[in-house]
Amino acid sequence: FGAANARIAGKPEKSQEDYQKVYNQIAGLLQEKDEYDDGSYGPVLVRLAWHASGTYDKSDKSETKGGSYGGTMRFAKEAGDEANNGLINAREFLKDVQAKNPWISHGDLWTLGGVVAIQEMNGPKIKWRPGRQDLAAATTPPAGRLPDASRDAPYVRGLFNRMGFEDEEIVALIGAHCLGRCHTQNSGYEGPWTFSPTQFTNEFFRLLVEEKWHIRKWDGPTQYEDDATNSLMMLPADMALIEDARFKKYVVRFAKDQDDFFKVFSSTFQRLLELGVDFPAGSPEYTFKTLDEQE
Ligand code: ZEM
Repeated sequence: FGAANARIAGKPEKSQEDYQKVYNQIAGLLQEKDEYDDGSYGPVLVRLAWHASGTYDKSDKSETKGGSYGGTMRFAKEAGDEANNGLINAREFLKDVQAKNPWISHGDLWTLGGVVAIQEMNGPKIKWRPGRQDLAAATTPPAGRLPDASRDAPYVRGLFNRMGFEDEEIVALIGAHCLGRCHTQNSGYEGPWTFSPTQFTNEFFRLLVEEKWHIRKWDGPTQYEDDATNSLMMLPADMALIEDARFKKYVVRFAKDQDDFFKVFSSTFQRLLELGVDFPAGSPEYTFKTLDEQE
């Protein structure tokens, strides 16, 4: 494989300050557009950043290897993958930001959107690097690389191993299910994982170990419901994290210690957003201030 498949991040012509301005625009819109879902576009922005990145296959040396670099979800083949149902809302949300900053690539915008959303929902700081460049439709990765929620632990492990992640990192990443909800019109599943779906916390892990879960009786796909309130949900792939002893060890650890979870999540989420992107030596890495910190 040669230079044709290299995805070398461009040398940024913009400064950290320029990106902080984009951060602030996204964060401002998150506050303004508070009528969506549970009152925030934050969760769906996080999901967009993850799905734009999670197509990466480390063993694929061709131009369709996936990852966030090329912004290929703007093409029908990837946008139309049923795993991406509903992400049009996140892409549309970010269009205003792109109109104001036409120099930013889709890969940079979508990954930055995830970073903004997590930080503004009181999550950990996530270091972020610019330089992704839009690629042509021919580089779109095949559909079907994103996880199937109905599956078990060996499947989940294998799918994330394909991206280069190990057990501790896999568990930490899925902890993002502290955010948002399932929508029947998108995935067939329904409901939120936690009582605070617009706050980034370790509540997903606490609920997994502390609550009792039963299979919900309904016409939809198999999902779990908490005995205590029948108002929260877990996917079969979430339950896999406590059914598998090697995964469960990390669930218990993160349930006990939110700082520990935040630390592992932060570095792993950064790596997720950078899968398949080659950053030149010395390329700058930015940590952004939240809106609160700038007051
Ligand atoms: Zn999710 N996820 N995810 N996820 N996800 C959904 C929603 C959200 C899986 C999955 O099937 C689903 C990761 C891993 C995995 C988020 C972040 C991250 C939904 C509901 C499903 C079905 C979609 C809908 O109906 O709108 C599976 C099987 C996963 C791994 C095994 C990782 C990793 C994530 C980020 C780091 C987020 C934030 C949401 C909520 C979206 C929203 O619109 O509220």
